[in-house]
Amino acid sequence: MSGYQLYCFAQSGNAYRAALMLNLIGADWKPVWYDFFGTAPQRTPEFRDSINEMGEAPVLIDGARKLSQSGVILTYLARKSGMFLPHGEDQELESLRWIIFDNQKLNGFLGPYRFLKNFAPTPGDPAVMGFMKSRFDASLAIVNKRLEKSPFLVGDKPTIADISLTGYLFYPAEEFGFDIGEQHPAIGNWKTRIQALPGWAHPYDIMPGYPFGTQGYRNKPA
Ligand SMILES: N[C@@H](CCC(=O)N[C@@H](CS)C(=O)NCC(=O)O)C(=O)O
Repeated sequence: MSGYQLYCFAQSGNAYRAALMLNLIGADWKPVWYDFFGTAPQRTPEFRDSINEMGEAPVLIDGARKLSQSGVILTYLARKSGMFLPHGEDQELESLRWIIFDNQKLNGFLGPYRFLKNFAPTPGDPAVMGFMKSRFDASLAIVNKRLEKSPFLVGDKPTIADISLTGYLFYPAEEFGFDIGEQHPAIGNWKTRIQALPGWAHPYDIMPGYPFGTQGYRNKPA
């Protein structure tokens, strides 16, 4: 049996953070796919009682321990592996500051925007889409400015703040209608640095669910 199990699906940038971290630390892990867009088990009382009361992906299973919230999962895996840890109180607080900002203001808007544009049964209302785009455009500019000053969010080395930021940033440009790295060059350069880390993989290659509606992988047999 594999060491870790991760409840995830290919379209989830929130789950990608955890899947990528598992790959980057060289962990022994297996995805547990669930039909988020179809039968939606996350809405059932059974899922909420036994897997995650918040009804969300990702969920990391490590023996008897079940963890949700990607920021918590990243913290746990960093402490266990000793990798991507921020060092000292200042870095820890700084890392947490960017993780919360990203969860709320950047990937927190990119995810629902992409969902409404690509996967929702009814396309998003243009006013809602416009509002969300204005919010994440402003946040992308803030992160871009930060990354003009340092190679990673918290200094010279990648930390869990960077892994958290990956969320939706590696999904295809067509799914957003614009190229994040082209519009924000410091983010584009940061993406190149992240892609160079040993163990980096694209979300559609490490989480099942590609193409949409299947349990496959993009470049790997299911
Ligand atoms: N802040 C959470 C967000 C998790 C999240 O919203 N996951 C989505 C899938 S991408 C979900 O499960 N949504 C179900 C729902 O909101 O009902 C994290 O980083 O783990």
